[in-house]
Amino acid sequence: PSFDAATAKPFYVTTPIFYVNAAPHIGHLHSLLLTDVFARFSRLRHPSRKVIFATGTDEHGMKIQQAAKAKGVDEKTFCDDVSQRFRDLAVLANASNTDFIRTTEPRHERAVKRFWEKLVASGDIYKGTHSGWYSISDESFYAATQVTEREDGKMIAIETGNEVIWEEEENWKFKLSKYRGFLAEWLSKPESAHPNTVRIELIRQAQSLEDLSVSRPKSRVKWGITVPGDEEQTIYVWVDALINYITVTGYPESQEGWPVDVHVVGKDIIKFHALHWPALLVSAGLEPPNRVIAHAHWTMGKSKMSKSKGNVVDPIEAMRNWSVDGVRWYLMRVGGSLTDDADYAPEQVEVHYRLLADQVGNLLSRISGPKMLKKATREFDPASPEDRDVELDRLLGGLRDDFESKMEGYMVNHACGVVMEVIMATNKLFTDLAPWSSVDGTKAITYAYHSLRLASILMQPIIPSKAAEALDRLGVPETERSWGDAVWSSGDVQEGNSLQTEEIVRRLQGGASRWKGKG
Ligand code: ME8
Repeated sequence: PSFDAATAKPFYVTTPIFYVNAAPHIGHLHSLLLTDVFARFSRLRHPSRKVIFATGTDEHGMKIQQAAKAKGVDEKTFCDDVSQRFRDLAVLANASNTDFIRTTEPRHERAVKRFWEKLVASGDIYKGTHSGWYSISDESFYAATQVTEREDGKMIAIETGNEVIWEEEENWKFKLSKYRGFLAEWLSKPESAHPNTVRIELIRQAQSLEDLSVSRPKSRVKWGITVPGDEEQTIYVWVDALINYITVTGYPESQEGWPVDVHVVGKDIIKFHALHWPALLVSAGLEPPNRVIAHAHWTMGKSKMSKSKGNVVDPIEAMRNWSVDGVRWYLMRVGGSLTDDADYAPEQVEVHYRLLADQVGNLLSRISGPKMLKKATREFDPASPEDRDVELDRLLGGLRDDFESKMEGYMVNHACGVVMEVIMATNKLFTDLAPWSSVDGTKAITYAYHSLRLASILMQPIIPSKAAEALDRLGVPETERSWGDAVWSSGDVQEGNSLQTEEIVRRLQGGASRWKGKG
């Protein structure tokens, strides 16, 4: 279908908002970066389309209340401190978020209260008694069939292994069961939830959804937003948290960007986003999300990295050790899959980044040396590719489309892979052509130049600083780093699609000297 960026609504993407009960770890950075890649890709793909990219912190509820108490500080002070660390992380990691939302902000409390009133007006809120199992760590209720007894006699949630406690209380309930049919229909659209296996499982779960407790007695949870018209009850933290995505749009005065294009979440919290949230939205008279994407987890020694297990990696330290783009590359290249968990191994960060740096750096320095540049003596003749060039020709010709289709399928790891493949093939062709031992290096230089140029343009969403550095060294003007520029075909020498050899040499010389000046 034709898409008109000029008239399209803003592209709206979100990360989950992170609990402030503990410091950020690599898993949080992963969600943030995956979302950043989608935001940056949209800007590359459709520069005239506005992007709204929201992230932030989830600060209410029992879990935070307890964490603050354990530290001996009041909740607000505790939240201010940890929230700031997530905000700093986004800046350090070069995330391009356009908003950072905290659920303790007045704009959010207003939005939540208005949203709640809409649920009430729909007739979907009623007073009920809840008795069942609750996990503070998951901030989630579980049915009797979802819990089991551990060896030590404690009850745990089967899904997460976290401890649950029996709770019996009066609270407000939401008629989630009323939305079973709606959810089945919404989930029947392949684009609603990714990956597909997760979507199929959600369709199954939708059939047996029970009503949801959406408030807690103040006596139990006081750190939260009060239910409008009921001073005795606090709004359930997950309802409060999900509404952040609407607060960001300027609700209730405006709903800029809604419906959201992509909610990026970890697979651990998919049910809240793809079952509870669409139902709440429809009840409040709003459209459901366009898409919810669940990514897999980072493990440490095959066990999920999580603050409750204490097996976490500090993302700031990782970036200090391996550079920002080093960590960005590793997380996206190795862990950018939606379906498979990846095991985090610090030494592998270096291995993967080295591989990229060697392949790109090698090719760059191979073509920018003054001696080599003197070998670019004639115009490149596209009409006579030899067998060994044909494969690279094909790869280069299809690179942008390949990259796009991986990105559109949310397979960022594979998008990284297709770019790497071209760079490696180019290095190999360069070696085969051995221009250092011949008088004419035109062909080798031309292929290498365009291969690096295309790869760097496409890598901008993934490793923005390194990609910019490579484009600088290639002497590619700022105005020629767009999607439209990421093409080259040896058989097609139209303007903009091909450069004279002289121009390539001039650019490489300029890039090299500017680079020396900087370094
Ligand atoms: O769940 N690997 O917040 P949270 C990959 N506040 N990603 C991971 C991960 C891992 N090992 N561990 C965590 C919450 N994540 C709620 C969300 S949204 C309205 C409210 C990522 O601090 C993953 O995206 O526990 C997961 O969903 C998110 O961090 C949970 O962060």
